[in-house]
Amino acid sequence: MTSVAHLLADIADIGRDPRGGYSRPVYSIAELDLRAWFVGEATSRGLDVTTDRNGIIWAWWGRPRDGAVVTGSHLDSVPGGGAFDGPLGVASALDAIDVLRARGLSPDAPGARGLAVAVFPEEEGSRFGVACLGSRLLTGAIDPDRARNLTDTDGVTFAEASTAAGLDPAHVGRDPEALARIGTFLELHVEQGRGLGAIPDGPAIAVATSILGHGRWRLTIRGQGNHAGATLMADRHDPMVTAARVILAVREAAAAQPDARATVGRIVPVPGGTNVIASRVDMWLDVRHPDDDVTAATVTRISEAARAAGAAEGCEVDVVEESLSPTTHMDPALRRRLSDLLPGTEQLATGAGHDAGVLAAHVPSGMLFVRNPSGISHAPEEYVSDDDAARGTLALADALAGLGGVALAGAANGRDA
Ligand code: HGY
Ligand code: MN
Ligand code: MN
Repeated sequence: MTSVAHLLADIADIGRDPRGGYSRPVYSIAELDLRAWFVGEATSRGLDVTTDRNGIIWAWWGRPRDGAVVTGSHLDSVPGGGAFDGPLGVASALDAIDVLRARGLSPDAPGARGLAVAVFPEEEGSRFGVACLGSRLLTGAIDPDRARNLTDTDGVTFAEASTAAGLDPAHVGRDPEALARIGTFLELHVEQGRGLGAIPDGPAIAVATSILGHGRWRLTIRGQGNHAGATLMADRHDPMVTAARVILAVREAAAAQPDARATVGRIVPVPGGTNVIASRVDMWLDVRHPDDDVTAATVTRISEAARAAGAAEGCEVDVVEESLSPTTHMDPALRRRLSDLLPGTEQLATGAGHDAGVLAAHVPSGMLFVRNPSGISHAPEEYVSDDDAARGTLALADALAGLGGVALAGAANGRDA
C-alpha cells in the first residue's frame, strides 16, 4: 500500500532547484515529468486518465459523469518552492482512492456520484504570469487569445509551450462539459502561513473558510541607460533608484493598511550590467486584502508613489494589471458538511490563492488544509510530517466518501486511523 509520503518521495528529485527548493514551471521538463508520474500512478490504479484541451488532467475512478465529486490540485511550482504546495493535494487524492477502495467503496455503487482527480496547469502563474490559468480557462475567466499570447521570460507563448507539451492550444477556453462533470470540488492543500502549526496539540486538518483576494501588477520604469563611470550623479535618470523607492513605498502602503499584504518578489534591471546604469526596470507587485476595493486603493496609492518617485528621478512609470482574483468565501453548505464529516477540524482562512477559488464561482468548492509546522510556504522550509500527511489522506477519503453519496463501509477492512 502506498502512502502520500511514498508518493512524494517518488517525485522528490524532480525539478530540484540548485538555489534550494523546487522550480517546476508549467510545461517545463520537470512539470511534464510530474504529469507523467501522475498519469502513471493513476493508470496503475485503473483510473480513466485524459488530458483536456486546457491541459487539465482528469483521472476518473469509475464512469465519468456530470455532478461528480472532483478533488485534486496542481503540480507546477513557484521558483524555489516547497515540496508540498500542489503535489500534496495530488498525492493525497491518489492515496485517498486507495483508502476508499480498501474500504470496499466504489464510485459506481448505487447512489454514488462518481469521483475524479483533476490536475490543473499553471496554478502558480510563475511562467506565464496569470495565477490559476488552467482553471480560469476551464471556467472562461480569461480570454483564450489573451491566454495563448501570454509569454514567459524567454518570449515563449503559452500557445507555443502548450504545443511543445503535445497539446493543441487552438481550442483552449471555457469547457462547459468538463465543468458540468464537477458537482463538488474539494482540494487538499498544505497549509500556508502560521495557522494550524501555531496551535499547541491542535488538529492537523482545517476546513477553508475563505481565500484572500489577490492581484499582480507589472511596473515598468523607464530611465536613461548610461555609463556607470562617465555619468555624473546629477545627470542620471536611474530607474533602479526609482525602483528602490517603490519597494519601500510598497512596504509602507501595506503596513499602513490593516490586513493588507504587498510584495515585490521579482525585479529585472535592463540590460543588467554591473557598470551600466539601467535603461529600464521591470518589477512585479503582488497585493492582497480581504476587501477587493481596499486592494484596488492600495495599488492606486502605490502607483501614485511610484509615479512621484519616477518624476523625481526623471523616469517614467507604467503600471499594468496582469492577474486579479477576488476574495472568495467558500461554499457555506459545503463547509458545514465537511465539518460534520470531519469532526474536530479547525476552520481556517488562507492568504494563498487556489484553483478552488476560481472554481468556487461556478461549483460548490471547498478546501482542506494539512498542518505545516514551519508556517512557511513558497520556500524550501515548507513542511508536512508523514503522520499529518496520512491524516490528510484519511480526512480527504472520509470527505470524498461522504460527499460522494456513498456511506462509509466501516473501518473493518480499511486503513483507518
Ligand atoms: O500565489 C498564491 O497565492 C498561490 O500560491 N498561487
Ligand atoms: Mn503556491
Ligand atoms: Mn498551491
